[in-house]
Amino acid sequence: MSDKKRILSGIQPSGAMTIGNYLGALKNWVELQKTDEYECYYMLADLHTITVRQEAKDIRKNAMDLLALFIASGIDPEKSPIFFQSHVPAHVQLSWVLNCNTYMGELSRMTQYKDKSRKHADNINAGLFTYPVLMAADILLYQADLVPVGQDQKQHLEITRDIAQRFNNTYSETFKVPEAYIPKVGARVMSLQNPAQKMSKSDTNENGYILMLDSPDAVMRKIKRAVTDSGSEVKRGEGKEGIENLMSIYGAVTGKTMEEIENEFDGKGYGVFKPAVAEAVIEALRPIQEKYNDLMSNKDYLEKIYRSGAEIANLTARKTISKVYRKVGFIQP
Ligand code: AQP
Repeated sequence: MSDKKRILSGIQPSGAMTIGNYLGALKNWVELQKTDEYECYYMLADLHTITVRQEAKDIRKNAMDLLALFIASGIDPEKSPIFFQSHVPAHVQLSWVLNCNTYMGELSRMTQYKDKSRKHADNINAGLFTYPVLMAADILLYQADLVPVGQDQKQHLEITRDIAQRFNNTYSETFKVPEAYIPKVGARVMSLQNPAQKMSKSDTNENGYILMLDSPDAVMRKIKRAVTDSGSEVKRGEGKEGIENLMSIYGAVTGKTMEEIENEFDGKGYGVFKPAVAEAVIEALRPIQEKYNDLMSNKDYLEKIYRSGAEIANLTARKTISKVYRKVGFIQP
């Protein structure tokens, strides 16, 4: 076994991937993998997507796209397994055991549950409620030391730690208690239509997000339409959240700091700034989209990647689930 710290990262194929997922998560994971300091597992979290009603064909398409986008964005499948969560049955097996060690009270305090049940009032299903337990299973199954999480997922990591500690206290040391990994640089990308909300792939307004596979025209159009303020200065400040969001997107794709961006566009106005942001995003997406197109024309290769990823993931996951089953008292098959 490697003595490197282990990291589990994942994205749900709950919609087409946005530049929010890329700039806030995937881009950092690529850098993390390059350092060779960690043993990384990359999970395509398909089981999580069905807490919200989805068309089966959309899940299939989004899942394959996501796999190809992981590789096209720079994740090296030769170095780390990339796998579909549903190909590793231990996620569901562990999730049941953990459900029996999690309290209704703790789950009802989760803000994402409250938010999502408000958004999907016609489908407040039990899976939506126990989603954090499946997420705890995802992490604990791999005995992950670190989990890269954004602000929005911190509460779920906290409950994962609580569940792990409770299980360890009840049944003896079984799980590693994971820590949050906060990347040194990580953009939080906001909706182009409402800078108070994060950019989300499930947003019903398609002008709010930029997809990784959006055409150059679509990127230009969406950025030109982005909500800003009635001023004209490319600067940060009170009431300028829309411009600040575009500045941070521009900074994330060009590597420029906020100060450098303010200087670059000093006295130039939004009519110059917005197309420049769009051009920079288009250029950043171009090589990824080209690689994606190549990969999608080679389905055999993609299949090989997710199969061998699942093989490695299953090996690790099976070890944990058999330990857990033994500890709770199930007779070994
Ligand atoms: N707008 C964002 N800015 C920065 N990071 C973001 N992430 C998501 N949106 C932004 C990060 O992407 C990773 C994977 O997210 P996920 O697919 O597991 O779920 P999510 O955070 O709920 O992403 P979405 O796009 O908002 O999906 P839906 O609309 O289905 O809920 C995480 O690391 C997240 O922080």
